[in-house]
Amino acid sequence: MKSTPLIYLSLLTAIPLAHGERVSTNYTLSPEILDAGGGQSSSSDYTNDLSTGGQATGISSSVNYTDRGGYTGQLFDVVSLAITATPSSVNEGETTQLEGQALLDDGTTLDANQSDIIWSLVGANNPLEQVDENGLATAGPVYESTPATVSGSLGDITGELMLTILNSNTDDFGDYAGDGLDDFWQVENFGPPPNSEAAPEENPDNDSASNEWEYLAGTNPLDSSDFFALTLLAKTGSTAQLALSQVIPNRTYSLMAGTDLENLNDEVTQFTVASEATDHLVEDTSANEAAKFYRIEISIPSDE
Ligand SMILES: [Ca+2]
Ligand SMILES: [Ca+2]
Ligand SMILES: [Ca+2]
Ligand SMILES: [Ca+2]
Repeated sequence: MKSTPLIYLSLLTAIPLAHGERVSTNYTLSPEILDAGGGQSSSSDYTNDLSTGGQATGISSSVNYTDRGGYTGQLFDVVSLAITATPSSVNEGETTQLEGQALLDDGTTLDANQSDIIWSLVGANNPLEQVDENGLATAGPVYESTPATVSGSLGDITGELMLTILNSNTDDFGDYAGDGLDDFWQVENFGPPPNSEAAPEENPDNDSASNEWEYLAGTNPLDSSDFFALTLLAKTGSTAQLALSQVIPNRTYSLMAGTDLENLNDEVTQFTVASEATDHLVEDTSANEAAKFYRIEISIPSDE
């Protein structure tokens, strides 16, 4: 212990000689101060604060790293918790893995002990069903692609993440599931389930069309003046001209005909349309019979 003051005094006497600039092709160190108060050296990428008075107590840093001298270990505080999900978008009914990473006050990150994170769902009607203690989140059914927010807490620090639940099944939402009607169409017209008036066979607007038929035809199930109609406009020679009151994309229209009202199974024409239209015209060029009946079939292509 007695040798320490002697070394200290020796350094003080060397101060005038220690000032100056060191230069190489790639590095400049200027000024170099070796007094007890410390000094700073730097290059374009690096800064070093130091002292010769015992332990180094300055802060050294580069773009990606900070080192605090003067401590037997690196000390830090957690300032935020960054949450990630893999995958970040998840199909309804499937799972995604959540993880938390602590951001420290010196700008570095630290992989948190995942078992220390407390997970919870944010907001009412969250489309996520649950997050288990291992951060595995399970998506519930949705009627359209829907954002969901989760939070993770590590001590007093909480982080949040918004992810997307993808609507991969159009007929799986609550009491509207499995009835053949698109759940989005049912929610749009009848609100969230349950609502008995949204059932396919119901006709709440008391027009001539059930909900199922209004869905297929693209008409309003809550407006009695809006329903699908097939009208014979004219017959000239053997050509009959008919009008469909409304046509929409993503439907297949089949015009069927026959002379027996109970047996209208001769296909006159089949078509699809690229955009919605009213009063869409079709022709039957084989209308030779004295009397002929028509009906229209509307179906959804199997890949819809
Ligand atoms: Ca769905
Ligand atoms: Ca449905
Ligand atoms: Ca109706
Ligand atoms: Ca209607």
